[in-house]
Amino acid sequence: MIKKRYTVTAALPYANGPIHIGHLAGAYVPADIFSRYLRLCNHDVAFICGSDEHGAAIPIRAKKDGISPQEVIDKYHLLIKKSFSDFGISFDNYSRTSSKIHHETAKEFFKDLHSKNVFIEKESEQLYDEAENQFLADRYVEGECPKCGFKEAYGDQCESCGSSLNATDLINPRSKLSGNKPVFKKTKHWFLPLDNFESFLKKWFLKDNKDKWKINVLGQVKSWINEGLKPRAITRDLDWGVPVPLNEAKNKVLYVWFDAPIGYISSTKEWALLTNKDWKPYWKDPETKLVHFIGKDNIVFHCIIFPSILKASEDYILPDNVPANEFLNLEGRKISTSKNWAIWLHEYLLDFPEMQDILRYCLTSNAPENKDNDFTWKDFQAKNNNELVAIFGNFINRVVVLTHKYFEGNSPDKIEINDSDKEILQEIYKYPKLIGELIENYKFRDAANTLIDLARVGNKFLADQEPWKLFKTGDLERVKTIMNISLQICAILGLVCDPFMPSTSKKLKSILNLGHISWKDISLENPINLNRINKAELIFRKIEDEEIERQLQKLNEAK
Ligand code: B3M
Ligand code: ZN
Repeated sequence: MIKKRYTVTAALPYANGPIHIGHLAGAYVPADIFSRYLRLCNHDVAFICGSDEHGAAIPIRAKKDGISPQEVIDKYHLLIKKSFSDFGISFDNYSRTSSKIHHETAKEFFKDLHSKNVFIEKESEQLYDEAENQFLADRYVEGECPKCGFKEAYGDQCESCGSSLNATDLINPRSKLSGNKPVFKKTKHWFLPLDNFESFLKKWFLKDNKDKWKINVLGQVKSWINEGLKPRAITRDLDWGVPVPLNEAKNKVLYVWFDAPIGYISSTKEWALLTNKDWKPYWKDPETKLVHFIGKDNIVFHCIIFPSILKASEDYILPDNVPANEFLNLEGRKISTSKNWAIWLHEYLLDFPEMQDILRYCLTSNAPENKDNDFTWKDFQAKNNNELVAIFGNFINRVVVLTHKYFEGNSPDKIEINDSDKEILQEIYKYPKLIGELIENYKFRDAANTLIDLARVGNKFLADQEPWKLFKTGDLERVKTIMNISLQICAILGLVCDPFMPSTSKKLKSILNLGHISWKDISLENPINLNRINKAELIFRKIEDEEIERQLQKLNEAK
């Protein structure tokens, strides 16, 4: 197998609030499945993330909570980092954009592009809040979307139709700070002339790689490009952010969407420093595959703006893929932080301790991969009880208990293989490849469902073979073969569930006494070596109706 290098990024969450299930389903769980899988195939992976600590989101939150922006980011950076680690998101580095290394990297990018005359400087009329003495852009201003009429569009984007906006495009704008109607005031800014990148984007995105992208991603980018790309301001009149590294730009900072994606690079640099590696091949070697995991509202930034910045910086690679997900709704309604309609990760773990894998599984097998999807507590319960407990857990438990009962925990050898055994062995050893290919093609939903299919195959095999009857009639040789095959199915399950449910895989491997298995190395010709197994342990538990009722009640009380 050829070892490849991958740089995998997941969107940098704003450090202005905790993480909810929508974030997890949109970017972090798929990115983690992908990264864990690649590592199990022995590839070289840098899985990179960090907190996005700039942009209007932070000072607005600070104002609301009556604390300083610094206090906001310190609080949420830690909370978010902990949630990720509690849920087994295996970042190689989790940084933050307030770090020195990030400020320096972002400034270098700006200076480099400025010296290459990539930007244009322009004076223009921008929205200004006279009561607060502040220019308004992005999330500092809200108004009606000129494209779809949505009443609460932000100054940079409409979350309803996904259009990217300039604050001055909004109809009836109002300041998020004072609520006042803004006035126009002249100010100078630096713009990235996206129109100059049109032919590059058309060739790279719409022509050379057009078959690679997910349909939802391609669709958005196409309509953006077809609408005509316009220069986009990459500086702001604010005091929170990375200062623009030019003498003539006092009191100006970089636009958050200019510096945030560069955060992937600075986080990689930080990781390289910590682990004594060279960061450059992860961003500059054309053999490296760069993959950005994001939600659909971030598509334009990762498929148009950041690639244009990378292209203009010359020696950087461009993303190999951007497998953006659509949105996850909750009980039929859009997840909303401000309306408190969400399931927060840290709260979930209080009610379902050590059940992080269950949520990972449910969010994956119901992932909003191609369209918006709905999370319901009932469905969560059904997936847990009917799939994880009744199919997966039940199979493992039966095999482990029977192996102890018949052979005191010793894994029996295969004695004589008949034709139907051959068929089943052929079938089960196809699963790692099957699931691997689905993961490589970003079909995590199908991959998770295929995993359960393998457990189904196991259950059916046991039910058809009925080793308990043969044990009674004294056909011990046949029982050995059946249990050997069943244990091999358990072992394959232990391997292939690892990216989806890492803690479960760990437990299962420890019950089966298995060491490290490399995904690509096992096959019918090179089967898993079975060892003496340990005692059965509960790997999944049933979720009762009352637990679900309580969650529904909690959700309805919070709103
Ligand atoms: N901070 C997250 C969001 O839009 C935004 C992503 C940055 S990725 C470079 O929710
Ligand atoms: Zn809109």
